[in-house]
Parts: sequence; structure tokens; C-alpha cells
Amino acid sequence: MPNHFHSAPPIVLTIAGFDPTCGAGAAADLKTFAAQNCYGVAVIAALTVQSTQGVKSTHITPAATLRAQLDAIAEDMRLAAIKIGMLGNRANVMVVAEFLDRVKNVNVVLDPVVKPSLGGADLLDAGGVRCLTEELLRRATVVTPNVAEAELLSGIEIRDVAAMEAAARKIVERGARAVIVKGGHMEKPVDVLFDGNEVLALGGEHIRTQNTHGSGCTFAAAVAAQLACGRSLSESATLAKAYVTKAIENGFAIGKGLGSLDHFYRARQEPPTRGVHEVPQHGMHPAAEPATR
Ligand code: PXL
Repeated sequence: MPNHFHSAPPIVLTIAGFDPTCGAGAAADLKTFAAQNCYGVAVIAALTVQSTQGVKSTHITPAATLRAQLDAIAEDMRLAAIKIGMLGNRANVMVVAEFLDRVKNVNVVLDPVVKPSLGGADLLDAGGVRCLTEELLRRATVVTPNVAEAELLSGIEIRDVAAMEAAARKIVERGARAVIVKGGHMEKPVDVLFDGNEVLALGGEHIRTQNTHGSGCTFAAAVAAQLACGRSLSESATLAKAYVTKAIENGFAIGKGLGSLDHFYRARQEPPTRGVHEVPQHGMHPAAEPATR
């Protein structure tokens, strides 16, 4: 079949670490992109050794290999959005900053991943955190820290929604164009969006579950996919919050520790009638024709 038969959906690139449980990192991003009708591609900045019980070690991609992966993809296709997650170290942060200068007019969602919520090995070294603040913040369309990351980027201690807003303003002062502070770890899980002009609080309720591994990655990836589809930042954030909330509500245990979100809850809520969608119908495909006797 010719490869111009169908036009491609928006292509979204994740630059992130690989989590073998596929709850977080690049695999979670790819599932999220697919669930939002985008085509996901992935450049791996680090390999992690982990289970649902924590990150045991990290093995960071050499900077030259990261650069080569990025260039191969960028030379080949037009990207509608880029989502950045775990980068590992300062050298990889620099490679990504230089890459963002080479690709123009692309939505960039920066999830400033520093530590796993589960505990375990750091996902970005101290030099990387400094470099991310100085070089990546200003190159991103939006930055999506959780409360701990927002404290690190702003230097402001966060105990309530007012402090989340103060931290978001500080991060914009430090160069970011827009910030969403994710309140998932707060008593009231409100997300605070500040775009340099307006503050928008996105409300939410706590879901009593342990199946939350990768919620932060999933939210940021959903924002990237919605921006890739042409939606505004506030609309993208609202839709991403609704998606991640539903994915958490439908999550399940997969091992002994924190479980996974269900990135494809929509498909499970409305399963296609068997035979109607995927199986070739009689008369449509030679393989579906009745055998001639
Ligand atoms: O949730 C943050 C995160 C991001 N990326 C990778 C991870 C984790 C958390 O464990 O493993 C690869």
C-alpha cells in the first residue's frame, strides 16, 4: 500500500527516560500520545532499572548519542510538539537546549523531572538542575513542575495554593513563558497555571488509590498532545487534567508497589464491536471472502 494513503496525525516527540514498568517515562508518554490521537516518537535520554517499588539505578545516554537520536528524528519529520522528561545530567540538558534552538515553531512542554516520587536514584544531577533553570526554562512553551520541583525551581516553600501561585510567578520571572504547578501531592489537588498574565486554578478531588505511578509524566504528555492538536494552553491543561484524573481512577496494580494508570480507559469503556473495526468484512478483503468450493 502506498505510504501516502492516510495523512499522519500530529507527531509528538518525547525526550525522556525509559521505565521498564512502563508506568512512567517515555512509555507512559507514548501511550498518552496515542490515547490523544497523536503519533508518538521517543528519544531515550536514560535507561532506568526499576520496579513498581522504586528506581534502583539509572544509566544515562551519552550526550553524543542523545544528540544523534534527536537529529535523526528532526531531519526526518515535522514535529507538532516536544515533551521533555528525565534527562539525567547536565550534558544532556545542554544537548536538548541546543536542539530546541534548531527546531523552530514547536510546542515544548518541559516536565522538570528531578526525583522519582517512589524514591530511589535521582533522575537529574545537581548541575543538570542548574542548567535546566538557566537554559531550558526559557526555551519551553510551558513548564510542569510538581510541588517539590516548583520549590526547587523557585526557592519558595509551598504549603498552600497561594504559595503554588507565588512559585509559578517566580518561575516565570526566572525565564519560563508559562508554568503549571501540579498539586497532586497537596491535600487539595489543585493545579495552578500561570501564563505570565493570568492565573488559572484547575480544581480536582483526591482519588484514593496507590495506582498513581507516572501521573506527572502522563499529565505533561497529555498537555503536549493537546497543544500538538492546536488547542490553547488553558484548554490543553484542562483536558490533560481531566484525562489524567480518569486514567488514575481506572488504574490497576501491576506489581508489588505503586500501580499503573489506565492510559486507554476510553477504549475499554467503549470496546469496539468485535468484527466491525479490525476484522476485514465480507466483500472488503480477499481474506474475508468465503472459500470457493
Ligand atoms: O515520574 C517521574 C519519572 C520520569 N521518568 C522516568 C521515571 C520516573 C519515575 O520513576 O522512572 C524514566
